[in-house]
Amino acid sequence: MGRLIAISNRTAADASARAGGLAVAVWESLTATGGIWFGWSGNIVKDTPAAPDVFTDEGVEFVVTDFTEAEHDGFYLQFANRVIWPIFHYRVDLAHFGNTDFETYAAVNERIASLVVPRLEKGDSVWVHDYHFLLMGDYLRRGGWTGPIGFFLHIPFPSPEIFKALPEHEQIARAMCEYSVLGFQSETDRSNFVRYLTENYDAIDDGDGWIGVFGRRIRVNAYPIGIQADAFEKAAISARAKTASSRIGKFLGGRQLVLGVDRMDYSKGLPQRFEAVGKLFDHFPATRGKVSVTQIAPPSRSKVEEYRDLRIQLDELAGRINGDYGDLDWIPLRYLARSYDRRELAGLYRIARICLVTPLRDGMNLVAKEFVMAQDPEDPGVLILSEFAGAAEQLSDALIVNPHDTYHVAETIYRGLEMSLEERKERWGKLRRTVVEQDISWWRQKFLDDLDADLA
Ligand code: GDG
Repeated sequence: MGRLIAISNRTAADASARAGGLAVAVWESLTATGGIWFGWSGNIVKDTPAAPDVFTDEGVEFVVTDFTEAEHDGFYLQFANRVIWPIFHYRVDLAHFGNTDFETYAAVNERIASLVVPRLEKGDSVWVHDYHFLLMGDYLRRGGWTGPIGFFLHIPFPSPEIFKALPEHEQIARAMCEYSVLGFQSETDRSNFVRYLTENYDAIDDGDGWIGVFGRRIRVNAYPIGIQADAFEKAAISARAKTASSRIGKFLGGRQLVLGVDRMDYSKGLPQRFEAVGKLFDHFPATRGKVSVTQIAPPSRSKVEEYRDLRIQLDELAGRINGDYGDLDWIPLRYLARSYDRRELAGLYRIARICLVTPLRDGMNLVAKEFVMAQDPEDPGVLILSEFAGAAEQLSDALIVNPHDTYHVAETIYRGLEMSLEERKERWGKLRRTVVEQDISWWRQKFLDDLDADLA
């Protein structure tokens, strides 16, 4: 394979950003094959951005550009995060349709494409990431690039009925069909996209991953993203992890830990999760005083208003539950609106009896996979997983729940608390096998193999 050219809103130009899923996968690919990573510098300037910042780190070239205030607002805060994000997570009610935001979104896609095209060489493969750059393929083609372009969507793709709420749905779908390979997290997302194309544009699904539409043939597949399984397993027994386990151990005082870890976002189903915890204490009195629920919820920077509303809801729910059930020496439910080092998180996962991963919609959900890798093989915890997370397609040995059915979630928490060591080990063993086999390198290779096939 020739050089890889990656495009994503955030890059891993800052080495500390190379710890998470996407950044690791892209970074590993770029260091292996050589290549360039295009994206946003993270800086905002008043008007016209200067020429992009170009530098090389460990053989990887970075080309990053500042955004103007208008671009940051219209492209990033508005269209990407207040139109596409809610709609793709099935929350049409939360979408804010501005008059000019789509134009700004398109203009930023076009501007970044114009930085990419002159730097492309024959034999390169381009890999575009996520919902910020749905139109990128189209602009690269208009700029004259005829080589392979892959696109991977990290968030869900909604059912056609929901997607059509987006006024620009046709323009976006046509642009997406300019990619050579279109990757989704799950079969559900893939089939939503294909159904949209067949119902509206007479697309032909060849059934082998190829779609014929708009006079072109494109490869459309599910490529469920994985984690760096071995590294996470090690992180869970690091000194930093052990310190975190023992710190929370003091707080628990022998009680069982039920843990949640999510960016504070409405897609993660936190109010419903808190309601389920309330029902646990309401209906399963044996758990009172015996279980502590801790939710780690670092704030999202991109959705300020929604975040404020969510906080109010969570404060109210936690206040009621703790008021009703708390005691001098017991806080039933607490949430910590801050972030922790990933080794500390690994330590928390390891001592949790239950991890609650109950998003209302999620492309994949990496927390579920990290929890699995962090477990003690001799005493593994139980994963409770939403059927609406992409991860549920792979992790069917978790306890699968509908996050809206809060009584059932409460019952399932109780079931997890009561589960025999034998059943916990059996379920965990199967989950672990999947997470190890379908890790981040497997995902990258599966995608890049398909992209390479387009070169042949
Ligand atoms: C998008 C899609 C898809 C969380 N709190 C802390 C922290 N985290 C880390 C977790 C995990 C990551 O953030 C969250 O990943 P998720 O997959 O759960 O969710 P999104 O951020 O919404 O990611 C999602 C993903 O892209 C990849 O394609 O799975 O569906 O929405 O790794 O551990 N990390 C640290 N401190 C925290 O407090 N260090």
